[in-house]
Amino acid sequence: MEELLEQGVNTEASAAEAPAYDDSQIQVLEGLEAVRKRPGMYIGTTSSKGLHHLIYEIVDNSIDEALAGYCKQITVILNGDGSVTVKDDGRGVPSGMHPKLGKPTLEVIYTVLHAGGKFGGGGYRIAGGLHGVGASVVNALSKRVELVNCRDGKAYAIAFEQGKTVEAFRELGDTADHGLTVRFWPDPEIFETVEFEADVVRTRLREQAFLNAGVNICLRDERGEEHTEEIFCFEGGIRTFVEYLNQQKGCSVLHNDVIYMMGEKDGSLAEVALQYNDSYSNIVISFANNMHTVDGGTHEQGFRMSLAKVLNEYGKKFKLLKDDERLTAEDVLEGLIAIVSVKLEDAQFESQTKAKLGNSEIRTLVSGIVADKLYTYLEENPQAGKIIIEKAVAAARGREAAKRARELTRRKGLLESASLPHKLADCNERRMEYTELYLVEGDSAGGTAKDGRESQFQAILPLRGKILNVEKSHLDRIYSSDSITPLIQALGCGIGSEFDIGKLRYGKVIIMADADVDGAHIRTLLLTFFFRHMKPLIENGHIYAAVPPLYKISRGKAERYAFSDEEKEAYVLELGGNVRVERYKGLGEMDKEQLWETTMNPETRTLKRITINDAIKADALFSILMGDKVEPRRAFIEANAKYVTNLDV
Ligand code: 1YM
Repeated sequence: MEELLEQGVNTEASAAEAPAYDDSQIQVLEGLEAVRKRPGMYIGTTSSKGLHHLIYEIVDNSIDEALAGYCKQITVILNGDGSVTVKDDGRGVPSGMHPKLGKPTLEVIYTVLHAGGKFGGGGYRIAGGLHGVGASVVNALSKRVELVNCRDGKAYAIAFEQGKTVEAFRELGDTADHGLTVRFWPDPEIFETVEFEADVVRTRLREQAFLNAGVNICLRDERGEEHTEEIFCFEGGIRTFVEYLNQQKGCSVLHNDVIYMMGEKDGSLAEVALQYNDSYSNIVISFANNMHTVDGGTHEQGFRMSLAKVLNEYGKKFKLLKDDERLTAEDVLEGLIAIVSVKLEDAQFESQTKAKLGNSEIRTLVSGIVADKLYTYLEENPQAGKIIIEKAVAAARGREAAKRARELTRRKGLLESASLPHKLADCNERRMEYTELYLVEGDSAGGTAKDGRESQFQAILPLRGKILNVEKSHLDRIYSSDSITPLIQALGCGIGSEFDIGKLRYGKVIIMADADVDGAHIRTLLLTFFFRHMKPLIENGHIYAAVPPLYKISRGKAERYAFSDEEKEAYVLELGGNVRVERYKGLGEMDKEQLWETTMNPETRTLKRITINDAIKADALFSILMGDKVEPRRAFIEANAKYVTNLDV
């Protein structure tokens, strides 16, 4: 390793002097053994998430080649044998020898950590996924990697196993083709799972196609009986991304155009696309070098700051705002869908997750573009301007009303945790991590649950009928809702800007509703509330759904509970002869012993933890299911008829 470091010859200076690629511009930092020893350091995790990073890293290299202007087509194939092929039609990797290491450049790129020339002269070396360590990390974590490189009329091949060269670099012959093809088999010794999920890959490839307008990305799934092929190519880039998110959400847009802004300075590029819709929630997604910056950063700050400023100035100038009216950053977010994407040479990331952009010059760049281009757009499109300001003014009024309602409620003592709701049957245990709160549909099931529970650590809150649909309600109604305030009181952690997870009174919050359509509706209403107003409870794994049985199968003294039709059939066979099959219509039909045994006893019950796998999808689902547009909901229910009663976010 010391030796490699000494041999490492790439310096920023040499790259600057010779902008075209040259075989000596390779950084040599560390060996691949380190990657296999501590995979987490390089890909974050060896879970399914880390596994999928392997694909992204290879695809990122192709995207760099596309951004440099040499590649039009990227194909990703999920092969039947568990491997993945990524192929592009770029220039192919330089086919010469690395002058200092005396090895083929292609081999160096795949076997030496941190290898890689300064990418693409005028473009951006942006492979963000693994912070640029790229191809060699994929090689280190793969059981086998095969490369076919076509460049300057010739084809070459090489193969590796666990990062070591097993088939020497060789020329295959002449070809008219160009580009690199990589096939890799992830190493099951490294990963918890080596099964790729088409849905995860698809979402990522679609996103990359949105972020890199005009690049054609094809996904083929050749596993299983039926092979599928999808093509992602969006000439409109992030404009189309915003349209897509709006469609997913199923809301009405308030103005026809997606507003698009772009600007460049000192080699950095910033793009913003936005559109308002009639919902109360917002989606703002930011990217730096094609990497989703989950924690935002300077580009997002620049956008948010400037957005409120521009709308205030515009509103004042055109008398859409009264003199004393001022829109806050929060007001102008209501109903907004926006994508902020920046590409820069030397991205600096803050925060542990590396998902927060730190370059301060980008704040100025983005806020400048928004100040300039958005203002001009609104001046030229006064109809859109008027509608957007009116939406923000309505949000401001809603916020004021919510504040008044909150204060009123507080004065009545309803939000203080000292006063608990009358209907709550609390538990004795005070240590939050040992306690459970059951939210039970209906007073009668609530009564049974109270009798059947273990009162040391289980609390019961019966919910009468349907709770308020928060998707259709402003905060003021939520604060004054009879169906929601008991829930807020019982949980103790407040909502919205006052939310404090440290005050949560229960470790597990378990939604116990019937296994029918009504139950699914109540579950969805509750999840909508948690998702919109107490999201960290979901993110931190506090929210669960109880799974009540569908059938009781008995013969004489033998009894079985079945949670699905298949299970029922199996128990009928097991018990044989004249079995009795009872279908449970609701929780209320069970007596307290049955309820305890099937649904509440930690030893025997099944709980489904609610997770947010894909916040965008969950957001869309809630809007579709709970928003006021009928058509997208009908379409969704038709498409998912058998899943709707088993909603799992
Ligand atoms: C399926 C993965 O890696 N394609 C790819 C990689 C490179 C180039 C083209 C490339 C880059 C440059 C010059 C340059 C890489 N080159 C290097 C290195 N597809 C995939 N396509 N010529 C070709 O950046 O100047 C690393 S990756 F180091 F040789 F420049």
